[in-house]
Amino acid sequence: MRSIICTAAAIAMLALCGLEGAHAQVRAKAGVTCKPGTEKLQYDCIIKLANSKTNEPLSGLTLTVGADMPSMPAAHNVRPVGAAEDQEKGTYKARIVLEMYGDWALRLDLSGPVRDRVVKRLRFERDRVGETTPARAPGRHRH
Ligand SMILES: [Cu+2]
Repeated sequence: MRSIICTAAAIAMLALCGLEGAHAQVRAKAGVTCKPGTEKLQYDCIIKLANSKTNEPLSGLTLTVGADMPSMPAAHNVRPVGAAEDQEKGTYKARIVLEMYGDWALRLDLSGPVRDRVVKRLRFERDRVGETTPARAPGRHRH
C-alpha cells in the first residue's frame, strides 16, 4: 500500500514539474543602440526587446533603464528612467543622462506581461557609443 502512495506522489510531482516547464517564464533579449544627445552626457537609446526563444517583439511592457559603472561599484547613482514604446512593436526609446564617459552597464528592467532584467554593457564617449573595452588597465579609469 505504502509503495502505491509513493508512486502516486511521484507521478503527481512529475506532472507538476511538467506543468512548470510548459509555463516556463519568457526570457527577454535586448538590442540596444545609443547615440549622443544634445546635452553633455545625455544619450538617446533605442531598445528592441524580443522573446529570446521565438524572436517575437515584446510589446506593451513597462521598461526602465538604469546605469551602473561596473568598474566603480556604488560610485555613481544614475536614476533609472522610463522608456516609451515606439510605433514599431517591441521598440522602446529612452533618454539617459550619465555622470561621466566610459564603460557603463545599462540595466533594463522589464515588467508587465513579461518580467525580466537584461544588462547591456556599452562604452559611452563624447561623440559616439560603442563596444566596451576589455576589463584591463584599471588605472585608466579616472574622474
Ligand atoms: Cu565612473
